Amino acid sequence: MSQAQDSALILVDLQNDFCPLGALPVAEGDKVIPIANALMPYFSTVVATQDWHPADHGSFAANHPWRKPGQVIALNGLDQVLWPIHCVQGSFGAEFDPGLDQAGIHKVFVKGTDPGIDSYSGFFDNGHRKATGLGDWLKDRGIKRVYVMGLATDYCVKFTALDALELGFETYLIEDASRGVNLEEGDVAKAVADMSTAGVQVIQSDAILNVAEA
Ligand code: VGL
Ligand code: ZN
Repeated sequence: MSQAQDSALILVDLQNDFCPLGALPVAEGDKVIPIANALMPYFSTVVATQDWHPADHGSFAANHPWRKPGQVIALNGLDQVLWPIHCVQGSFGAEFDPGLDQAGIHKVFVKGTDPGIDSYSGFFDNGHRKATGLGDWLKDRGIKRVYVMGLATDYCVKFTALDALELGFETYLIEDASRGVNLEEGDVAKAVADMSTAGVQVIQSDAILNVAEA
């Protein structure tokens, strides 16, 4: 299998709460798990992000009296979509899907740990105030190219890919290995278009899985 030493696979939020029985279910979220497992052996560097919120997180509608999931509020100066309680630190929902081959993951980066700010991207919080360490870690390993996949296309996958680009990585979205929330119909298509316009290269998993073995 080809393992370019300067490429990394970034698995975004492959957690129970984003799968169909979870608290913030993404339609067909579980369908990407076998694709992640199949892709991992093709990469010498595999990282995963994990949404990892304290129970008092400001993105949870339940922490704002009278608010409902889907509404938007201002949270410390940033627009914040409110979500159901999800990915609470140490909960079952925050664990990776049990079907995910976790032995193939070299390092996990948690995000969303500060109750006052959300973090869709695996690199920075939504205000770009603090880094998770993922960018430096990848650069220290000589990574030049990242392949991003996971949940959800229109939130954490999108912002992870856009930040990767901004940090100077050649960035690919593995579209069929990602699924989105689609709060509004068309959000996923729009997210893919936004990524593409920014310079993210949109590919399908078979471009990696079906390369002729040298
Ligand atoms: C996500 C909403 C809230 C995601 C995380 O993983 O895309 N979306 N927290
Ligand atoms: Zn979250």
